[in-house]
Amino acid sequence: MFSKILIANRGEIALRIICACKELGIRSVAVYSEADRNSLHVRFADEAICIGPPQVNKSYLNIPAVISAAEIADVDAIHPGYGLLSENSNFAEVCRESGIKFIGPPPDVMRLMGEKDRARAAVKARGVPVLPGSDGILASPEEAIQSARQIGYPVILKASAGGGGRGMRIVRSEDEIVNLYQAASSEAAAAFGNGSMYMEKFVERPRHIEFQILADSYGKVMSLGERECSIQRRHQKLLEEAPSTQVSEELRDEIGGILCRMLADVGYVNAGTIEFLMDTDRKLYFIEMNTRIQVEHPVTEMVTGVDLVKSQILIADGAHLEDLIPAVPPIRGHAIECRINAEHPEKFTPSAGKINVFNTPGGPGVRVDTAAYAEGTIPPHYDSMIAKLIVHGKDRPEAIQRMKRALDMFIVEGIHTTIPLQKRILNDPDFASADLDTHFIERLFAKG
Ligand code: MV4
Repeated sequence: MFSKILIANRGEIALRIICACKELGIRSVAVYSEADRNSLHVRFADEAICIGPPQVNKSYLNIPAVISAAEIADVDAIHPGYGLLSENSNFAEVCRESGIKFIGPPPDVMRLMGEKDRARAAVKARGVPVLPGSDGILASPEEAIQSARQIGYPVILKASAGGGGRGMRIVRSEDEIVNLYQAASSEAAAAFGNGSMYMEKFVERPRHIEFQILADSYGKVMSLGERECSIQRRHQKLLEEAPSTQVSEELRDEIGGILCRMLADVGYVNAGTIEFLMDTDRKLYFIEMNTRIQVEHPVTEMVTGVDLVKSQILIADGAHLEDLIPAVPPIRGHAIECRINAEHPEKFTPSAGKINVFNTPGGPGVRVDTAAYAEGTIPPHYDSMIAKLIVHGKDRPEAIQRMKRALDMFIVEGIHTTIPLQKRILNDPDFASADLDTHFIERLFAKG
């Protein structure tokens, strides 16, 4: 059994991993930047090591600094959380070479899924539904023209190294394709150091639905159902729920089964999320895979009863999935998460500074994952998410009612937050009837 784990992250996810360590009787080691000296992950970990100045490149993304801390503290394993180094296959490889277990998939599988065109080909070859698209990377604008003629407009150009919406262009007719190809490819080359592009049929007004899976080191894979994540603005999710009202038990089992077979075949290990678009015919199409624990994992924990972070640690330590979760858990009730971000209500820019008042809601069916506290300071150098408010109810209406009252009881003073926007979402009639797609927020704003 692991006796000590280093947490290569900060904020609420670092605390979430500390919770799992404490419950498993494993010692935890925090790493922190100079801006995070007074943060709760430093306070609650058993040990804490400063790894550099506030800028992420010099601290949380500094691989030699993180590995040195792991060696000084003599840890057995590193949990990367989400963001930062979590999907860096080079980091996973350095961990392996240093004799430290990386809590995540093997580096080669991380690399496969990180190259979006390769991931698409790999899952397609194993029976996962994908959209009509190019046969791998487009070598030139001419190939893009040929590919789009076969697929039919509109199409979307995507960067192989992209994800999260950067380096993408929607193309509606042939006369704009060359310009958009060159713009997207240059953007991708500048942002990711790789200008490779591929193409897919563009889905209008899709829902974003993702499946959570867990895989052990012995080829056993389990699907834990889906999350509905359509409510986003500028590729930042604002609210997620589980299950999706659009996924029947049959569809859940069908896709879950296909994913389990595919992931066993590629040698996937640990937690992972497979992202799909759902079109207006309720058909699901793979778009990409995330090889990490995700921000929105708690909604799956609430409806399945599975502790995903504990499962990640135990799987990395060699546990068998059937010992952790003897049977596929039924989906129980409905869960909703609101990501509370510190930001200006109109400008959408991060709102760092001191929190004067911080009252978190409690009561039946309410969970708050946060590293923020009253009189604490939100540093300007990092992500603007300050808390996740998660509720669980017997059904979707009860979860909505519970979220409304929990948002009313969540008081943050001193900085601006997204709470007013989330109250608007919860009171919207289209949200109540689950009439959702990725343009929901634009329509909400258009209502005035
Ligand atoms: C798409 C799409 C429509 N058709 N692919 C955006 C982020 C990246 N992960 C994939 N994205 C999209 N891919 C096809 N073929 C629309 C989006 C998209 C989107 C997807 C999920 C959540 C929010 C989104 C917002 C705008 C566009």
